[in-house]
Amino acid sequence: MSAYHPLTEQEAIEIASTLDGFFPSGANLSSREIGDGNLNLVFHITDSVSGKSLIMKQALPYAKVVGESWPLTLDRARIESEKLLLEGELAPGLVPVVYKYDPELYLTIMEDLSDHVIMRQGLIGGTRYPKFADDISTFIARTLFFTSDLGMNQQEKKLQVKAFINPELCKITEDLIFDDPYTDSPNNSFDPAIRDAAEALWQNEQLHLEVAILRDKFLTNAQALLHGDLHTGSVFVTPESTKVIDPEFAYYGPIGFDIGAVIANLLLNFAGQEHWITDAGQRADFRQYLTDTVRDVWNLFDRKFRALWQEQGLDRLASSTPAFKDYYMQRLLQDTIGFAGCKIVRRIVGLSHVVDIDRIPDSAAKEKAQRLALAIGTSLILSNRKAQSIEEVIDIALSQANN
Ligand code: SR1
Ligand code: MG
Repeated sequence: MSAYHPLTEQEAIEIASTLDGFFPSGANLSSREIGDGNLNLVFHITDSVSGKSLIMKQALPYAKVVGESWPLTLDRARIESEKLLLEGELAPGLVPVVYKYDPELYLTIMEDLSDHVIMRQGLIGGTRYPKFADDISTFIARTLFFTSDLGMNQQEKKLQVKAFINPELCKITEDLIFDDPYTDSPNNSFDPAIRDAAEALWQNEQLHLEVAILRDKFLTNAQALLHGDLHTGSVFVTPESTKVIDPEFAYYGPIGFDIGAVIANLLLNFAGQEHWITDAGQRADFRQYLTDTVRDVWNLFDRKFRALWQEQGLDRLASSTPAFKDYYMQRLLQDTIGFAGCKIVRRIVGLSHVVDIDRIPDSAAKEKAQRLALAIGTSLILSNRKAQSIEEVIDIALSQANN
C-alpha cells in the first residue's frame, strides 16, 4: 500500500527531524504550511535553538488552485526534484540545494531561502535587482545549452526527453496559455471591465494563426529541457543573489518559452506600475529599469549561449556553420517574443493571474494596466515572426504605455 498522504505540520516536523545531521540534537522544531502557489503544500521548518531551517515541498494529487475536481499527477514532484538537481550541476548557486527526495511521499526537502524575497513581490515594491539579468541569463543559457542537441550527447538527450515526459503539466500550459484565452472558455477568468478586449482576442484570426504556430512549437519542438514556468514568482532574489525554484513544469520544449516567461513577467510588472508607483517620474524610471532588464536578459543570454556553443558545441555541422548559428539565434529571439506575448495575455484573461496587476485596488488603474498588458502581449504575438531585435520589444512596451 502506498505511504502517500498529504502531510500535516506535525508530520512534517517528524520527517525533518530524521534528516541525517541537519538539525542538531536538542533541536526545537516548529512547522508552518506556507504554500501560496497554485499546486502544492510547502512546509517551513525552523529550529528555535540553532536557527537552522529548511523547506519541505509536497505535491498534492490535484491542482490546489481549483480543488480535488482537477486531479494532477504526483510524478511532477519527481520531475521537479530531478530537474533541481540537474540545474544545480549546470548552474551552480542559482537554485536551492536539494537535501533529499522522498519518492513515496512525493516530497522534496530543500534549502530555505527565507532571506530572499519572491521577485514578483520585490518588483511590486519598486526594488531593483542589479544581479538578476546576469544571473538569470547564466541560468537559462547553461541549463538550456547543456540539455540541447548542441551541448549534450544526442543519444543521451533522447533518453532524457523520455525521463522528463510531463504530459499532465504540459496539458495545463497547452490549455491555459495556448488555447483558452483565444475562445470563450469556461476556464477563463477576467475582469468584466475588459470584456470587450477579451472578446477581441476570440475574434482575431491573425492572432489565432500566430498562437497556433507557437502552440505547435510548444507541442513538438523538443529543443532543450525547460524550466517550464519561469515567471517572477518562481525566482527568489536579493540584490546580490538569484535562486530559481519550482521546475515542476519541466519538459523538453522550445528554448524561447523559458526566456519569454522571464520577459513576459517583467512586462506584466511594467503594466502594473500604472498603480504601484504613483509619481509619474519615478514610474517612468522604474519602467526604464524593467525594459533595460528585458534588453540585458536577452543580450546576455545571446552572448553566453553563443560562447558556450563556440567553446563546447558538440554537433559538428551546427558548430562549424556560422550562418546556422545566426539563423538559430534569430529563431530563438522570435520564439521568445511570441511566447512572451502569450504569457502576458494568459495572465490577464486566463485562469491564473499575477498579483502585479490583480492586487491593484483602484479599479480604473487596474483596468488601464490590464488593457496595457493585453496591448503589449498581442503586439508581441503579432510581431514575433518578423522580429529582428530585442529593441522591438522595448519599443512596443514604451509606445503602448505612452498611448
Ligand atoms: C492550474 S496551475 C496554473 C498555473 O500555475 C502555474 O504557476 C503555471 O503557470 C500554471 O499555468
Ligand atoms: Mg510554480
